Amino acid sequence: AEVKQILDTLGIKSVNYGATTGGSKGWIETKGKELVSYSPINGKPIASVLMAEKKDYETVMTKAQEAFKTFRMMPAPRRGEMVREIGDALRENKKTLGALISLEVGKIRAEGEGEVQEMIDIADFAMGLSRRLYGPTMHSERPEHRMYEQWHPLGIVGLITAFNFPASVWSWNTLIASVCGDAIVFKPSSKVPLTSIAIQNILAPVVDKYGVESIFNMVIGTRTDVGEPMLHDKRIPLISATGSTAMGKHVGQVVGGRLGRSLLELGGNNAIIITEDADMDMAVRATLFGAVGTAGQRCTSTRRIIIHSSVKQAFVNNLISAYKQIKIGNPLVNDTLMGPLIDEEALLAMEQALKAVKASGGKILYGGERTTVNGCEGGHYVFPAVAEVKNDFPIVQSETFAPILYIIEYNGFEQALELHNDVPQGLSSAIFTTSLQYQEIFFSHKGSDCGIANVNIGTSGAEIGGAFGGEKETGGGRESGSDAWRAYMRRQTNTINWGKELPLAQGIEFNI
Ligand code: UN1
Repeated sequence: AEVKQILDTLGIKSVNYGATTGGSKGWIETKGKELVSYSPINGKPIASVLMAEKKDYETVMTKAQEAFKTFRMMPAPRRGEMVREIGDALRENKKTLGALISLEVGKIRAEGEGEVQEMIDIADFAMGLSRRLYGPTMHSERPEHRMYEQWHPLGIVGLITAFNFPASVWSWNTLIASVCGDAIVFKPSSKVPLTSIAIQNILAPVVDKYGVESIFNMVIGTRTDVGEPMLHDKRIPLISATGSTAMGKHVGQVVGGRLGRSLLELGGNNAIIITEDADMDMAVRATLFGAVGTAGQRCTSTRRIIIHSSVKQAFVNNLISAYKQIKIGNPLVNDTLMGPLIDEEALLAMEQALKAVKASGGKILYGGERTTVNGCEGGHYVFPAVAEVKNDFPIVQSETFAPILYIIEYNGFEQALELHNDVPQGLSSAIFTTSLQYQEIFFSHKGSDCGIANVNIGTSGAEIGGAFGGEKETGGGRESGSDAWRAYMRRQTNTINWGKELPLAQGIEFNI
């Protein structure tokens, strides 16, 4: 009964169209293959989508290109006001949209709502930003000259997102890009199309009110019909993509091949260093949220614990007794802490990874078995796993999008840092310590090589105010807060001569 109410409230029908240019009249009557969204909670279909075909993508792109020409002329603070109203619409729908995310992604209710809260936070941030799209002024080396820098809207932003944060990652990109004056063409993950449809429905009244048709576009379709055409499309100056490193390499190469820009948020292999003097209770709690939250399916999930040998055993014992108390089940039930994995494929990948751990000589200390939940027999439930490994095992070097936590021991702090950075990815990192020196070394030039580094906080659960993203194979992109907005604009350097002479830069004389 709750499911029906969620779907009705958010305007999800049993069969939905797969493309819209935004607003109440933007839906395109797509006729592509039917894409069914199954709930990972019980494996049952929630609703389906008639996918967009190549011609629908073309329709959206043509309209977006035209709409951008008008939208770029709307004053940025007005665009900010519009985004504030989007934030209000999200506030009104927080519980329902949060529940739909739980239903479609399988994350617990608190995390589904947390994701909507991220959207609301970014709406507030973007509104303020709309009056702060600053460029500096420079003192010219030439007399009676002035120089300054200004930031212009970029054009159409192509947005490709993953299944695990279908709402907040949409908002990081879309709400920032829209105050920057861009049009957005959004392709959600085919695993979670309904959340994206619901977001479009929530936005629709604001889109209508501001007359911004063809700015907030969405196209649900296959890789061949939509994904690849987007990457190759010269009308899209920026592709922002979230997903695996393999996907990101492809995106980077194709978009780079046409000298477009790409903003990549790829895999993480996030570690917590736990020193001999750490507060163990806090370290256990942070590890639990980092490794088991969202069933280990965040790009910021804690994958490795690098722990001083003198405290390893005590930590592992405490952690495993905590793991035994985790309530695994239907994420819509209130005391559940861990829901299902997204699909069967994810379970298989987890099992493969645990096999690889054993093959390399590692030891499974806890979990990894499938489990069933009463009333949710078709769901993809598993006990989160803890394994003792060496950092250089091939499987430990790669990201498995599942709740597997690797325990790696160290003896000296320099060794801990080496192990920490010795992976191809560089997204998030943390240290639990009470030592000022360890903390500062971890934050120093020779410390963590990640885009995010925390002390006495886990690796996941970042606030929107900071720049989010990472180095190395994580792709180098930054989204969300700080000055990440610059990626969605183009910079122009302007020099004005207000004098009667024509002096040249570098003192060059060029006279007849
Ligand atoms: C992601 O997994 O793609 O820091 C994003 C976090 C969340 C966002 C994760 N705020 O864990």
